[in-house]
Amino acid sequence: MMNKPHFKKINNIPTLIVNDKPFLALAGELHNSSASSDRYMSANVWENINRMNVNTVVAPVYWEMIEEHEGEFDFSSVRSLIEQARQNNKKLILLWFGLWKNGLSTYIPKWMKKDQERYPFVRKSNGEKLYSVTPLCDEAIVQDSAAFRQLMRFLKAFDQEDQTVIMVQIENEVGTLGTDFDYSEEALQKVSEQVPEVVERFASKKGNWLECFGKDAKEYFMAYHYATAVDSIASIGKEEYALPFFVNAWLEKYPARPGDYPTGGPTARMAPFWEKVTTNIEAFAPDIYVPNFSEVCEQFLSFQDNLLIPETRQDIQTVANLFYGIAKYNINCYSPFGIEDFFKEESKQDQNVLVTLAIDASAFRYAGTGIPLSKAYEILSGMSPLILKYRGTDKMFPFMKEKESDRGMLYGLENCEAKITYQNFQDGKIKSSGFLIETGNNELYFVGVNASLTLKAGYGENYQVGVLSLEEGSFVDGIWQRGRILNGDERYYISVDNEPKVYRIEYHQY
Ligand code: N0T
Repeated sequence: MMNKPHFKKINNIPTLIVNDKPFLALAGELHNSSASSDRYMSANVWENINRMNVNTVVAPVYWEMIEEHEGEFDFSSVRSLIEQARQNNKKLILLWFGLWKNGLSTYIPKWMKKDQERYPFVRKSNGEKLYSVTPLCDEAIVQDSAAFRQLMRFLKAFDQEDQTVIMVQIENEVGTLGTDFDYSEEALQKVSEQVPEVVERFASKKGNWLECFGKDAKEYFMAYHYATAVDSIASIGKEEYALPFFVNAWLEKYPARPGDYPTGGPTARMAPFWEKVTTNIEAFAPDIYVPNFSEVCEQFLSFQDNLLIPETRQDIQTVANLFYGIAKYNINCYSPFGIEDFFKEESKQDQNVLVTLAIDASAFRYAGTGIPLSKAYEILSGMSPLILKYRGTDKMFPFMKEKESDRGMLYGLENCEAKITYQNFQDGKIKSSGFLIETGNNELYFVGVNASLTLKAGYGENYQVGVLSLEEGSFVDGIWQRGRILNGDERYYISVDNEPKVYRIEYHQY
C-alpha cells in the first residue's frame, strides 16, 4: 500500500510526497466557474491547460453543487473532474469553496442562503448586512464540516489509490471584505470578554481583546473566529482522509485599512497568529499579486517552513518569480491564476473589479505570458527530480534582478567562480531570473531568462577556467537529453534571453 500524499523533510525542507515520490506542483488555477461543467472543461479548458505544461491543476469544489438539498450529497461533478484530470495526466489541488470565498458566502447552498435566522450574516457598522455568514455562527460551521466530511470520504474511496488529488485548500481567502468587523451584538459583546488561553499565550498578556491587542483587537478577534472555524472544519476532514490541508490569503496591500482586504484572514501580519491557534493546517499560503514577491515569501517563511503559492500573477514577471521561488524559497506549489486563458492575447479580466482594486493592474494581464510560462514549466517539470534533490543544499544558486541597480551575482563553485550578469529592465522582457545547480565533477546546469554566465578563476589564483562543453537540451524524468553542442559563434557568451532555457556546462582549470 502506498502512503497518502504527505509532506516529508528532504534536506530539511518539507517536500510533498505523492505516489511515494517527491513531487513539485507546477500548477495553474482555473477560473472560478470552469470546473462546474465537465462539458465546458472538455470544450474549452483541457486543451489550453495541456499547452501550458502544468503537472497540477488547482480547481474548486463547490458546496452549492454537492449539497443542493440539505443532507443529500452528489459527487458526480467532483468525480468527472478527477476522471478528466486522470485522462489528461494531471494532479489536482482542490479548493473547498464552502462557507467563505473571497470574504463572501456566495457558494453556500441555496437552502442556507435563504435561512438567515439560522445562518446570520456579518453586520457592518451601519447595521447593513454583508453577504457573508458570520464565523461566530457555530451551526454554519457544523454544516460546512458535515459537507466537507462527505467530500473527504468520497475522495478517500474514489482516489486514495491513484492519488490524483494531492492537497486540499480549506475555503478561499476568508475574512470580511467591506467591513473591518462583524458589528453584530454578539461580536460586540464577545470582543469585550477575556481572550481564550491560547490567545493569551500568543499575546503574552491577560485580559480582553482590547487589552491584549489594542487598536488591532477587532482584527485579532475576527482572525481567531475564522481560524478556529477553519481548523475545526479541517479536523473533521482529516478524520476521513488526512490529505495535506492549507489556507490561502488575500494579502494586505499597502497602504490599506482593515476592511479593504478580507480582514481576519491569514495575511502576512495575521498568519503567525493563525499558525498558533490552529492544529490541522499544513501551510498558510499567500496569493501573490503584489509586486514585492520576495518580501512576501520571506514573511511567510518566517513562521513556517513550507511555502505554497496557490494563486499568482498573470503578467510575464510570473516567469521570473517562478524560477526564483523554486530555487530561493523552496516552494512546493506555484500556480498562476486563470491558467486556461494564458494563450489569449488580452484578458477579459481587465474589466474585473479586482483590477481596479489592485495596486498593480499588470498582475492581471496575460499578454505574452503563455509561451514563456509553458516553456519554463516544461523545463522545470523534467528537471524537478534534480531540483528536489539539490534544493536545501549548498549546490543550488538562485538569482533574480529585483531592482534597476542590481547588476548580477557572484557565486563560488567548487573549482571556479560563477558570475551571473543581468540584463537591464526593458518593457516586454522578463526580469533576469534563474538558478545554477552544481552537480559535481565540474558539471553544472544553468537555467533561466535574460542573464549571462561567466566562469572564471578567483582573483590571485594561478590558473584559468575553460569551458569543456556547453550543451543545450532538456530533462526527461530528471535525465539530461542533449540537444545541440554549442561551440564557435554560439559559445561566445553563455547566455539566456527572453525564452527560458537550460544549459549543461562542463569546465576545467588550465
Ligand atoms: C482571487 C481571484 C479569484 C493586493 C481573483 C485575488 C480567486 C480569488 N483573488 O480573480 O477570485 O478565487 O482567490 C485577490 C487579488 C487581490 C488584488 C489586490 C492586491
